[in-house]
Amino acid sequence: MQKVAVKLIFLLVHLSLGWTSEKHSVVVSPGNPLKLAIDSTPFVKINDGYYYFGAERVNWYIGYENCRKLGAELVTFETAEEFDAISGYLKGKGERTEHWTSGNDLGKTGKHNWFSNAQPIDIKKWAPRQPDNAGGKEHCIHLGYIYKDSTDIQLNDRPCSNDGNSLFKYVCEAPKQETISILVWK
Ligand SMILES: [Ca+2]
Ligand SMILES: [Ca+2]
Repeated sequence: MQKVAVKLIFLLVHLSLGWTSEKHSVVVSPGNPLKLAIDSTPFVKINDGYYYFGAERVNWYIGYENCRKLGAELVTFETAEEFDAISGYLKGKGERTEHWTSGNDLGKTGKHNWFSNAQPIDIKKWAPRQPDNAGGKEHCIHLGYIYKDSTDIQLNDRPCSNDGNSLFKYVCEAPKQETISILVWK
């Protein structure tokens, strides 16, 4: 009987500790649903993303490094909607110059991926006849009005570096936000 009582107390202590450790709950939510005030400088909020538009004309690698210095990466367009939002923003500013994205086929020629997430570039935003790897030297993807008669912003491949005609501005994309809420019983 005594043994049973000791066991019971042991069990109660365990249960009690277990209950204690569950006195808080953690919830992770995408984005900023609580509308917490944040200073996103120097990033611009466009739809659900935060972007920085680098104004210096640089090669693809320097563009990537400049984004990394901000804790960001060259932009990756997971959806056509995101591409339209960024090109719409540039059009709104009257911006007609080229900008680097994270896209390239440096890993395997002809296999164009977004460098920030290794996913294939499957948005249908290529300029006509692109990517063409002209001269066998074009492995990095930028956006812009690709031809003189282009009426829309589209994608094209250009040399990543060592090409004076491929020094472009760039678009950085900040990491996705998550809000962590902790509910505590007090
Ligand atoms: Ca993106
Ligand atoms: Ca090209």
